[in-house]
Amino acid sequence: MNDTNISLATAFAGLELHSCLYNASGPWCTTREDLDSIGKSSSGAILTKSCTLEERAGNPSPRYYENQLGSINSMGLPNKGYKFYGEIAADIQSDFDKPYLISVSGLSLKNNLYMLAELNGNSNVSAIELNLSCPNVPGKPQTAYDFKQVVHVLTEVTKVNAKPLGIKLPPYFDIIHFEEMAAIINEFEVSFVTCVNSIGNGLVIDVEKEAVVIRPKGGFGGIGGDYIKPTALANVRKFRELLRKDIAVIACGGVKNGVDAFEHILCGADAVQIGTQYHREGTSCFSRIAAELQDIMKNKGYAKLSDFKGKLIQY
Ligand code: RRO
Repeated sequence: MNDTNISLATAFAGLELHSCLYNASGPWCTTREDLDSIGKSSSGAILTKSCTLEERAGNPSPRYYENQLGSINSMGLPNKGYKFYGEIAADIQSDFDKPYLISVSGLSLKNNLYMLAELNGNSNVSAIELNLSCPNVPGKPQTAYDFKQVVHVLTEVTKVNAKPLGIKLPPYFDIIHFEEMAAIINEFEVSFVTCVNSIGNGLVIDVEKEAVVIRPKGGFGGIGGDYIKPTALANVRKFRELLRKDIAVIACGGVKNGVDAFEHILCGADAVQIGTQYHREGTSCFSRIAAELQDIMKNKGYAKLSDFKGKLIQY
């Protein structure tokens, strides 16, 4: 049960969340019904599926698969188009007392600039999470692995954007890459980063069938769930260490219970998104994981996130 003496409240990018747990952009956040369900749940915020200029059907199915260890997806950005997510913002804000964030993932910089300019005129959009790390659109590289391009994108984006802006990053695997990326982000008006998107272009195999498990790209897709937790923790930890203190770090990757959320916060996360487990379990995951996290905090004598946030001990 929720323990009201133990607060999971957090604030970042000028937004106040009653709970630090909310949905990752991806599973069940595409339609109005999906977003309403998140609104009615214990989720601390409502984040949309990454959107493009025009509505997209995405890649051919099967395009999502999961086993006990995690998920592989090659959805290919199915979404209802940025206009839809802007148009429902006023209703979402009046129906639910929590921030409404739109994830934007244009197929070109020009498209991103256009969508950002439009969404900036909408006072009911609380913040924007700019996705620079989609691994699944055939022929389109993950922008955030091209540092020169990131500088160009952030230079142009921050000219048109005045809203709280976050960037969804892919996982990095080399210390020099953490350092280079953090140094770039530190030069711009960025309010938060979300670490991490799925590990791009993994491969899961069905041994019985001797076949891949998803259709697009020869079976290659983004990996989520337990498989990626250590990588996600490392990215949260390293970016927290390297980024300006006013830039929040939002964790995403391998969170299916209270222990996982606790670990991310210990690494310095200001909030924690839930992707694969939300896909499995639906919106009940937000209250279940909140209760588990509060239990852990209670046993350790913590009353609020700042009692342990970023306080990971190293030897
Ligand atoms: O839609 C997708 O295929 C997708 C996206 Br936009 C993303 O950012 N990450 C992911 O794993 N899948």
